[in-house]
Amino acid sequence: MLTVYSDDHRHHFPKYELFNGELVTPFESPARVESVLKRIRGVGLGDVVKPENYGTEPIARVHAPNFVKYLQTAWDQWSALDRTHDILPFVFPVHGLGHTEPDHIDGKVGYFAFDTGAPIGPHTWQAVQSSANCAVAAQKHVAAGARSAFALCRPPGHHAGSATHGGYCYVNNAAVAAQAFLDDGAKRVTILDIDYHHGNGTQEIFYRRSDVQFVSIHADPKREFPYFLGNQDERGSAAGLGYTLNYPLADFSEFDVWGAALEHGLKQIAEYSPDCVVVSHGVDAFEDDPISRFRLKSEEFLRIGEAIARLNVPTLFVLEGGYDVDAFGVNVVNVLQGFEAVKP
Ligand code: Q9C
Ligand code: ZN
Repeated sequence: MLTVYSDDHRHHFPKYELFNGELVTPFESPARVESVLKRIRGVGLGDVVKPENYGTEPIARVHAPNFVKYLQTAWDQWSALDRTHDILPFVFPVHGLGHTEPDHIDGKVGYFAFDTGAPIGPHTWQAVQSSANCAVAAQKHVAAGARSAFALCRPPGHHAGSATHGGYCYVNNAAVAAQAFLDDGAKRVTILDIDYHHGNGTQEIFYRRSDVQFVSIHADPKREFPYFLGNQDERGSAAGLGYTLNYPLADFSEFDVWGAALEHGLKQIAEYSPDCVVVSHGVDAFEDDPISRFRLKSEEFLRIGEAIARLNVPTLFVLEGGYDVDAFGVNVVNVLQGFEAVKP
């Protein structure tokens, strides 16, 4: 399987995140990617290539123009005020307390961020653009006829909505790729989100549409980040009614329960009959993940890849979360190897 990867992520390394009321080094770190590259090389998964730069055009297909502009220019506005720390919001327009974009950078920061978990540094935009480039380049490879490809994206994307960033995410790489498939001629695309957290951004982007089916298995948002979306009764609206499918699971769920949700979801996907599948590929459901409460074992990620392969649909894997750096590479690549072990 081909991997698309850019070194540019290395320049994005925020200093702090809020964790249990404390400022700590973010769990989402450059070292995660090194763990995956090492495993890809170790098992000989396939070539690792650099993406070309597709610019903002494919990004602007799923994100609002003012949001894209904000991500591109926020650091310039911030640093023009002689500030050197990462950009973090201190006020949010929640519960109807406003809905217009302010002029001052301090207002814009909270207007576009839904949490404090996605700070912006001097090179964050470069990393974000390159991460999206990886998704698009891998998408082009599948659109051109490959059975699968892996976009080794960092930062991740599935929490980013049409005009919001948060949860380590800035641009929704999986959504960009799904839209690119449609723009290249696909009629129906499924996004299967296996990350431990609900893909609230992806759900928001496609909620009213029937050309992208969104299927997500995740920790119950009543008890886990991102808290406000991902319940079972959210099924889409307008033309999109029935095309969002959420499987919120209880704390400490193991593979018996998780795998049953996957089997159910895969049946719904087969019924939808997509032209291609984009997997929001996070492995934070792993038993030793430091910020998660599911109990999947490393070898069970092989089973996940096998089950996805049995759909027999061209598949693009887009990297999302997973924070046990030591096991991360093995878990991520296990899904890919499981997929490749099932012959069409
Ligand atoms: N106790 C992804 O997996 N963590 N994002 C808050 C506070 C936010 C995860 C932790 C987790 C975001 C892509
Ligand atoms: Zn996650």
